[in-house]
Amino acid sequence: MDSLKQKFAEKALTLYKELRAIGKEHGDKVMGEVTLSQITGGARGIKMMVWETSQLDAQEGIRFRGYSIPEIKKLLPSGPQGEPLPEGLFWLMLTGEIPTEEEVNALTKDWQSRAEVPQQVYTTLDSLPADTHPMTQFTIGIMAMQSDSIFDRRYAEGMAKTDHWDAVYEDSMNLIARLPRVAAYIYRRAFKGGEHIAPDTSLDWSANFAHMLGSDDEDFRSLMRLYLTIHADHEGGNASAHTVNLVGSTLSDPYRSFAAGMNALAGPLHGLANQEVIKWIFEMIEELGTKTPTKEQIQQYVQETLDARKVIPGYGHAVLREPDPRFTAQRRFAEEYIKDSDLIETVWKIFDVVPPMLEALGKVKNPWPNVDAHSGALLVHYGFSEYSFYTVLFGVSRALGVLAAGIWTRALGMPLERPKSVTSDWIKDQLK
Ligand code: CMX
Repeated sequence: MDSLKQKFAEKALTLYKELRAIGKEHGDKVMGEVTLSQITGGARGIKMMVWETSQLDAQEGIRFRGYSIPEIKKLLPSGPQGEPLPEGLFWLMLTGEIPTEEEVNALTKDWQSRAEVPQQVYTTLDSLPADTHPMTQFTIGIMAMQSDSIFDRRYAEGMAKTDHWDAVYEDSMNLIARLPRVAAYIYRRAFKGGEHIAPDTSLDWSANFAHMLGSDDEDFRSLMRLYLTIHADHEGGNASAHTVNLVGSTLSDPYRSFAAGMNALAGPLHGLANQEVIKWIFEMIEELGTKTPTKEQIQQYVQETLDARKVIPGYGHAVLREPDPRFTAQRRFAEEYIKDSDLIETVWKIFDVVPPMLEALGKVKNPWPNVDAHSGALLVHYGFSEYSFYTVLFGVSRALGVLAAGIWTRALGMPLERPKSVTSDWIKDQLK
């Protein structure tokens, strides 16, 4: 057994016993109440699952196993320019411990050894029109790998429930190892005429992904390390994570549950917002006829968007009530690595203009930028302007969190998820 799996197994067994004991003793303890607005309002704030890998605070933002994004940047083993390696975050999410450099290097090597993508995936992708949306290609590519599922095979052979986590671990590790190759293949076939770039196995997971996408720029590698770290997890209730959890709770294997989650990420109110942001900015620049719009011009364009009854992409959040620290981390990156970018200056001007305008609407609970408000401008700076691909990048990163959480869920023996729905007549009856 590899050292990560060994460490996880020990921690998981301890927590499994602890949670069972807590459940037995305190199972009837009331942990919250549900209001009518929560039932009709997208279940905001209703506590209904255990998600070990991260927790979101409305003011502070995300913490991975208790560590904030600035702490993660400081503590995790990093690339040559100091940006954290996502391999380290995966280790942390599974074990709760900050890994050593040696442990992270071993994980990089482990993923490299699992990264070969079955030929049928490429054949399947090649049968699709090249202009099929990259997120559609991504979920089809993931599903084309499903026949390799170890969980699926072992379940059919009669695997014991206590072994479920082990099979999910193996599938998850294989999936994470292969996703950069699948994603890069989609990018190169959609936008670079199918000229594919062979992997460089001397590189870490992010740098090799950057390489296969078409860039060996050291700064872009650093951006990928940061990007793939900060997009990895945002507790369990967001649409993509919750979908993975829900589908996984039926004992559908990690390929199927992850593909389902990616279809949720592909919605414009969720992960697709990163493509919507840059599309909206490009349209604004074109309409205004300038690459350096003034704050007044931006204000007018924002007003036009709101008057057309559309949302301002990249702003607002279902849980957060302050600027997203993932936005701040990307801004810090831009300040450190990028000088003189009109597009990035525009993103920062939008940040000055939009919050007071959303606040003035009187209904928006969070007027601040989220993770998607900044990422596109960084990618465009390094030559990746094909924005319909951006959500695939988000998805590759999100795999780390949702699959690590999925391993935990199976190790803790969580049951089939089945919350209660009600009819409008039932609601009216309750109010009589
Ligand atoms: N622009 C304009 N109006 C907005 C808004 C925005 N950015 N954010 C919220 N509102 C509106 C809502 O549409 C809603 O209006 P109605 O009552 O007329 O329907 C009202 O404000 C209240 O919404 P809320 O409670 O503040 O926000 P929700 O929890 O319902 O929704 C979110 C959260 C993210 C879907 C919403 O803020 C939004 O649509 N933002 C733009 C899309 C976006 O950036 N999504 C990415 C989120 C991060 C991610 O998952 O990747």
